[in-house]
Amino acid sequence: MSLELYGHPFSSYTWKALIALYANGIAFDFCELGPDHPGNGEFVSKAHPAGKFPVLVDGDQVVVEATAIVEFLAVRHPGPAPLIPTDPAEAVTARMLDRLFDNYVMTNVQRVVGAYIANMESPDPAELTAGKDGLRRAYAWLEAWLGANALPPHVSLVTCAAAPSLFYADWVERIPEDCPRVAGLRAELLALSPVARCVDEARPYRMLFPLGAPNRGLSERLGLLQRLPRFDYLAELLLLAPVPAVAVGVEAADELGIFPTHRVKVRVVGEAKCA
Ligand SMILES: N[C@@H](CCC(=O)N[C@@H](CS)C(=O)NCC(=O)O)C(=O)O
Repeated sequence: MSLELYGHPFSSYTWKALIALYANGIAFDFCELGPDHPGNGEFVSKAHPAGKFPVLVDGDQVVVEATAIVEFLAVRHPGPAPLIPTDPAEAVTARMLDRLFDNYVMTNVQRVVGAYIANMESPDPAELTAGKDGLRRAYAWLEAWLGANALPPHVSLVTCAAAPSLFYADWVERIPEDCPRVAGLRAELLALSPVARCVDEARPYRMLFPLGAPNRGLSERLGLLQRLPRFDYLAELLLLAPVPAVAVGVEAADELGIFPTHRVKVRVVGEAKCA
């Protein structure tokens, strides 16, 4: 019997499971949550103590919590992706980083997003401040950690946790200039094909992001060149270079709303600059 994954294409924690599934080429049925599929929502609300997703079903076994799903896939459906490092000490590091991305990056993203969902017109400023402060603190910690340590090889549990959390965190609180390693990691993650696939599949749902997803569409390119200094320069480089570009270019591809593996031809309208 094939696996079933209950989730939503725009959900960060669903990505966490999807990245592991895609990276190992595991066949599964995607059971999308939403008004068109009320039965899927009913199943999830019973399967998880708080009704949260993703939920994985493998025959008789139901696995909840994204980290546990990745661990389960590593044990029951191993493939080429080293989801959990075989060295026990490295596995501890992977699990530590997984907790860090969930608890201090994604949780702070959800805190800010939750404030908007609670009151779109007037989100609680204390919640916004706490969430954004927490993100900046997490970025600074990560920047220092990345300066002294190496991540486990992709695609690991860390990849699965880091990619969606940094992807959305940057929408909530831009990764600052003084955290180049964190920004570089986000770009590196977006360059991985299982991650790029999640980004692309989620693209039609961007209007669901309560803060407003960054308007990084191609038609906005000229405006972006003025407004977003760091990545605009990269974007301009991308336009001059064939796509797919290097990892930093993939970040620019995301800015432009271009799926990284697409080849595009764009009229060059400005001078390329590289910071
Ligand atoms: N700790 C859970 C968190 C899952 C989670 O927060 N999922 C979100 C979607 S990204 C969700 O279910 N939101 C709906 C809700 O909280 O009711 C995990 O790791 O799987």
